[in-house]
Formats: sequence, structure tokens, C-alpha cells
Amino acid sequence: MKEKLIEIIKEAGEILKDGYFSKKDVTFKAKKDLVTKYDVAVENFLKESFAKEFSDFNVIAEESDNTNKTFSNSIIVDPIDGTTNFVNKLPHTAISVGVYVNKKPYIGIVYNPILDELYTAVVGEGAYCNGEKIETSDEKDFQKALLSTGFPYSSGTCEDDLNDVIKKIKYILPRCQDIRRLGAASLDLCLVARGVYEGYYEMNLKAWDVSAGLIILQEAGGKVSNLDGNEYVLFENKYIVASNGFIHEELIKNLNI
Ligand code: 2AM
Ligand code: CA
Ligand code: CA
Ligand code: CA
Repeated sequence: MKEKLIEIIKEAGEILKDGYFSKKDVTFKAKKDLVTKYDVAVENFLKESFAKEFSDFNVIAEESDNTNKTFSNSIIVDPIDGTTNFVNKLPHTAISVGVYVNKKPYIGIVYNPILDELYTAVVGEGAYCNGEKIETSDEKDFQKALLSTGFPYSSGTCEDDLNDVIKKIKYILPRCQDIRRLGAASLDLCLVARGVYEGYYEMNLKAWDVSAGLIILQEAGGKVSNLDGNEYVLFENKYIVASNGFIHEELIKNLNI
């Protein structure tokens, strides 16, 4: 299944890449929530291809009506993760595809066609970037940890979320190496997986933002949890917390101040 998925996702990557270098109209789903015809085109291509090749799977995808979909055997798709980057030509944007069998992680693929970086993982078989094995960093000192996060899209409307984010940054920033905010959750998880970041956390993400990246990270030796340090449950938890494992406990502690 992995090889067929890669073939399809690489082809979809050509659509993303064409769009990236073209002038495009942007539609606003909400004040801060953009979509382009390329999000829809990539998604439709993936949905049609997956329906043909993997007909026993439900496809759950960001731009589709997911109301009647059940999350058992599913392929969870973000056609363009980091749409704001995509629109502004910041090359940190990717197609994210996570495959779940009986709600259990099976395959994760994240593809950035602009940088031509393909992250893949099958549960039990390790994680790879362009075919080379990747592993999380072995840094144990939180003060030396480079972290990544995201700002919630509710920040314009929900004061509580914004205050929470600011409070956490204010506490953590002096205690770690630094914090980055690149705007594509799937790739943030992959960057923890390949040891660039020691940790990552973000609130209010959707299943398609992280369905693939969390498999890749776990296969690279990292850890994923919710804000309590317990199992992160797709579609349920407000916060995702990810790390190389070594700094996880301290990251959780520092996020719960
Ligand atoms: P997107 O580009 O696919 O929408 C960055 O903080 C992360 O938040 C990205 O993975 C981005 O995914 C996601 N995101 C963007 N807009 C969002 C919104 N309106 N609601 C929730 N998540 C969003
Ligand atoms: Ca979006
Ligand atoms: Ca997304
Ligand atoms: Ca998206």
C-alpha cells in the first residue's frame, strides 16, 4: 500500500507545485482561514485515486464534508497543510496522508513537493526522508531544546486561547533554546522526527493536520501525547505535545504552569 500511496501523492505534489508558482485567487473560509482552488484540486485528485485503489477505506479530508464519515479504516488527508505559506510562497507546505486501520496508526506520508522532501513511515518499520532513515535528536537538556509551536486560528476571536498561548510562551521561551513558528503542523512533526526540533506543541489542530506526522514521529523514536502526557487521541484532544522523548516530561510540566 505504501508504494502505491507514494506514487499517488507524488503526482498530487505536481498539482501543488504548479499552484505554488502560479498566481492564485484566495477564498476566505473565515477571517484567518484561507483556501485556494489548489487545495480542492489536490484533495479531489487524492480522493478519486484512493477510492479507486483503496476502496475499503474511508477518506476523511479537510475540504470535504466529513459529517457521515466514520473513523475506522480511514485515510486522513490534508491536501495542502500550510496554505498560508503556500499562498505566500514560503516553501514550508505539504500534502499529509495518514492511514488508520481499525483506528490504529498504520502508514504516515508527508510530502513537501517544493523542497522535494518525502517523509514516510509504516508502523514498526521506522521513519524515512527521501528513503534515508531519520531519528529524533538525543538532546536531553531542555535549556538546549529548539521548540516549534503554532498560533491558534481562534486567536482573533477567542481571547482565552490567545491568553493561554501567550502565557505558555512567556514561561517556556527563557527556559529553552528558542521557539519557531513555521505554520504547517505536519512538517513540524516531521522536523521533530528528523531531529531538527526537540519538541513541538500546538492547540486546536484537526486530525488531518497531524494524522501522518505523528506516525512518522513515533517511528523516528519520538513521543506524542496530549497536554496531560497521556495518549493523544485524534479528533478529541485540544493540545498535541510532541518531542524527542527525552524532554517530554519537562515540556509537559512547563506547559502546565
Ligand atoms: P492548514 O494550512 O491546512 O489550514 C499552523 O498553525 C497549522 O494550523 C497548519 O497546520 C494549518 O493547516 C492549521 N490551520 C490553519 N488554519 C486553521 C484554522 N482555521 N483552524 C484550525 N487550524 C488551522
Ligand atoms: Ca485550512
Ligand atoms: Ca492543515
Ligand atoms: Ca489544509
